[in-house]
This record gives sequence, structure tokens and C-alpha cells, in this order.
Amino acid sequence: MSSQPFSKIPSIPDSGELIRIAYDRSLKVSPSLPMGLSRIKKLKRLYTARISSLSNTLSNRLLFYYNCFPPISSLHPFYKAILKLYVNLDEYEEARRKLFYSSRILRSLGRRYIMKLKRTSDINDLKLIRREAYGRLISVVRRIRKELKLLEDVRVEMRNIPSINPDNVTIVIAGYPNVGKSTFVCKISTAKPKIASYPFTTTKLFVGHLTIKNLRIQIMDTPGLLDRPIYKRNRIEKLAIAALEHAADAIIFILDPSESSGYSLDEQLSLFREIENLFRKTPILVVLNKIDIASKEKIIYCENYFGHSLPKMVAKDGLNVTEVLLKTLSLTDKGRFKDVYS
Ligand SMILES: Nc1nc2c(ncn2[C@@H]2O[C@H](COP(=O)(O)OP(=O)(O)OP(=O)(O)O)[C@@H](O)[C@H]2O)c(=O)[nH]1
Ligand SMILES: [Mg+2]
Repeated sequence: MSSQPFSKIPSIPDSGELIRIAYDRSLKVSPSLPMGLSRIKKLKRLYTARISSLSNTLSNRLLFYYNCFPPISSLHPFYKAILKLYVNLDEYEEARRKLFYSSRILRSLGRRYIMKLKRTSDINDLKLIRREAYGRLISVVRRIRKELKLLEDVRVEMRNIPSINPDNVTIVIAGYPNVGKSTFVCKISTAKPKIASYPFTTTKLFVGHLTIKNLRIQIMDTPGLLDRPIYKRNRIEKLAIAALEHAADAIIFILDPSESSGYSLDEQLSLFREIENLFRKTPILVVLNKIDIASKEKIIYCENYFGHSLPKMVAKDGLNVTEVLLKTLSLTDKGRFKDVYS
């Protein structure tokens, strides 16, 4: 089971905020200072405790954030492809690395200044060492300002990407905007994406679940795609492409022969050919939706193109949606799902 690797990461403060938190905490540290202790010993104890607190707080925080962000090598290709839409992968890894090394530097700087404090017996020196230690510790964090920001941006973009379990069957829905993809997903699964009578309603990926004969199935709703080359696609469309490429065991391609979506059948067919071409290894089921309002001519036009067994549904009313789902499952790796068909 691979749950969403970015969904539970806490927010990352910017470098100024991080410094402020650690600095304030260090000022609150109060080591025991017995009455008879000389002034210099008291100061030594106090500064040692404060430098140690500042260096540990900063170092531990950075190590914690480093561990929160998964290395690219551990990512399922689906999450890797999506992460790539938001960030340069090398920069992401570099930002993680910098957090890790900065955490180590903070710890060793802390130790070094504590040793320095130990060796001195001059009050002015103690004060200088403390000031220098604070300055250097803080500047280590200031130097990774950009990296902290990059990781926080990644977190914000990635946290809502749905969780997929690669052990379960995943069916991804594709098609032009407004053809009824979300309506279909709502009818057959737990997902509740927004449905509206205008295009580009869905701008994220949604995963719904259902169980057939103990088989857990994931249905992924995607943003609508226009018929255009991949390099002209926007980031929202690329999300859909990433899902089709890396998550789909099978694809349901929905056509709207009524053209009430606002897109002609020819445009939709052209998109289908592109999808078919791009994902040759993934089974695709083409389905006609909105046959309640489509003309006979358009339906026949599609049947002439795909053959007479072309499934037809009225997703809005749930008509034939289960049949469409079962037919799609029959196209997937039968060995894995034989219980469903036996
Ligand atoms: N008449 C009819 N309308 C339908 C049917 N299925 C969906 N619709 C309507 O078509 C419109 C678009 O439906 P959505 O499910 O939001 O379409 P979508 O493909 O998810 O659209 P995007 O998210 O914009 O890509 C809505 O007004 C639905 O009610 C159907 O079988 N018949
Ligand atoms: Mg939608």
C-alpha cells in the first residue's frame, strides 16, 4: 500500500520564522545556576545552554523536514510525474540535501562553540563567542531560505493529489471537457467531484472507490483534455496525462455524441486517436454518453467508427454505468481479476 507521500507533511515555516522560533526558545532556557557559582561560571552555563538549544532546535527541525519529503527514488512513477509538473526534480533533491547538510552543520557548529566557551575564562570572550555562535547558526538557516520556500511550495501543490494504491485496479476516465466524466465517476464510486454544465469544471484529480466481489477498484476522474499536442497542454491537462500514463490499468474514454459539451465529435475523435497513440499498452474502452439527447445520426456515426458493440450510457441517470465498468474490468489483466468474471 502506497499512501500519498506528500499528504501529511506539516507546513514549513520560512527561514525568518524558523529562526525566530528557535531564537525565542533559546532565550527561555534556564539552566540551574547554584548560588555559590562565580559570575563567569554562571555565564558559561547560561550561554552553553542557549547555544545548545539554538543549534539543536534548528538542526532537529531541518532534519525533521528533510525526512518529511520523500526522495525521488522512493516515489511511485505517478507521484514522480506529478511532482515534475511543479518543480525541477534536481532542484527538489538539492533542496532536500541542503536541509540535511545544514542540519549537520548546525549541530557541529553548536558543539564547536560550546567547546570554545569551555576553554575561555574571560567574560568578554564569552560574550563574543556567544554572539558569534548565534550569528553563524542563524546565517546557516538564512542561506537555505530558497530551499525551504521550494519545499513548502511543493507541499502545497502536492498535498491534494489523491492517494492511489498500486495493488488495486485503477481505472482512469478521460475525454473532452463537459462530456460527463465526473457524472460517471459520481454514479459508480465514492468520489464526489463537482459537476457543472460548463467545461473545465474539474481541475484536480479525484479518486473514488468501489468494491466488486471483494476487489477494490479505484476510479480516477481527470480534468478534460482538448485536442492539442502535449507541448501545448497546460499543467491541469498534464495532470490528466500523468494519471493516464502512470496510474491507469484501463482507461474509459467518454465521448459526447450530443455535442452539448460544446465540442464536435470530430474534435473528440481526434483526441481519442491521440490518447490511443500515447497509451498503446493500456486497454481503452470508448463509451458514448448523453445518448438521451444525442441524435441518431451522431450515434450511428460513432458506431460506424468503433463498431456496433460500442457501449452507450446516460451517466446522469446511471443508465448502463455498471455495464461500462464491468466491460472495462474485462479488458484489464484477467489473471489478476479472474474472480470478477468467473
Ligand atoms: N443529458 C445528459 N447530460 C449529462 C449526462 N451526463 C452528464 N451530463 C451533464 O453534462 C454536464 C457536464 O458534466 P460533468 O460530469 O461535469 O462533465 P466533465 O466531463 O466532468 O466536465 P469537466 O470537468 O469540465 O471536464 C453536466 O451538466 C451534467 O449534468 C447524460 O448522460 N445526459
Ligand atoms: Mg469533471
